Amino acid sequence: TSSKVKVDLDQNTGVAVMHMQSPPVNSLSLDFITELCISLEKLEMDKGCRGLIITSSQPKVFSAGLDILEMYGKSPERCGEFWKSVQELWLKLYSSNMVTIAAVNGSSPAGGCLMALTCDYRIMADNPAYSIGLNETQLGIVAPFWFKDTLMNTIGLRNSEMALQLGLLYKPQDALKVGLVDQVVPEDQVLPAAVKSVNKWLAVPEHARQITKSMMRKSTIDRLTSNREADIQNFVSFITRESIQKSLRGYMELLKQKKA
Ligand code: CO8
Repeated sequence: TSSKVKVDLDQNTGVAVMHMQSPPVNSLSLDFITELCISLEKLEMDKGCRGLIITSSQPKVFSAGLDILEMYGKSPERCGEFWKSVQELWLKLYSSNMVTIAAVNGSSPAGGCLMALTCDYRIMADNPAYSIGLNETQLGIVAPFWFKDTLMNTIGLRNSEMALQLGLLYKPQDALKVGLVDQVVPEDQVLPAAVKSVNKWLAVPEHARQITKSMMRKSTIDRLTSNREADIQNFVSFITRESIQKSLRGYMELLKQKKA
């Protein structure tokens, strides 16, 4: 029923495929994030759904990350509301009891990379035109501690140090080398490969797998849940600074130039 998120749940296998379809590039606006959260909540409550594959309906892009327009020229109240929704999306995904697989069928910078990182397993299309990574510093902004934690939990401290400071965007084969993605397959095989791996994960006794997942992720999740309000205040005061607004404006102009 929602326009930006299309969910196909296979009742026989208990696997849902969530298609992100917010043109042109699935940038995460407050509206889109809210729809994603509602869909996730429904699936989480549905006993018939045990596995979730997240993918994009947009050509060439998995998700362009947070919608830059939500962070530019907005009131502190609105920025706070936006950031709360970003936290909510991360919490829902990172703590999901479902097996979650990111079928990364396009570029996945910043918040898009974060979404993929919250999943249990990442499969990326083998197309050197695509890239994935936490490129925040390139925009003159700083990835929050829970973005950093999620990356570190995946690729380790040294790789994260380089990835975050340099704001690296990795091509699929390089992402595979550092462990940012788990598998790289031909473009038309991304979804079939995701179905194959979700079934492999679902073959493990469910309760044991869920408790193990929660054990692995609990301390990272607790760090945000016990600091949510401070994290919102921190974001709002950072993003509304004149110098940061200027950086964002410069970055948006750069995006437009690239196009021309
Ligand atoms: N937000 C808003 N609009 C966007 C975004 C975005 N993230 N990304 C792209 N767009 C817009 C473009 O400006 C363009 O608009 P228009 O058609 O009006 O000119 C349209 O979408 C299409 O974009 P492209 O022409 O660039 O499409 P391509 O297919 O050539 O490229 C890419 C797609 C690779 C996704 C490219 O658009 C890109 O690199 N986008 C920028 C991605 C990015 O750097 N995102 C970072 C967002 S910040 C974030 O997610 C975490 C922030 C943490 C905040 C912490 C602060 C404390």
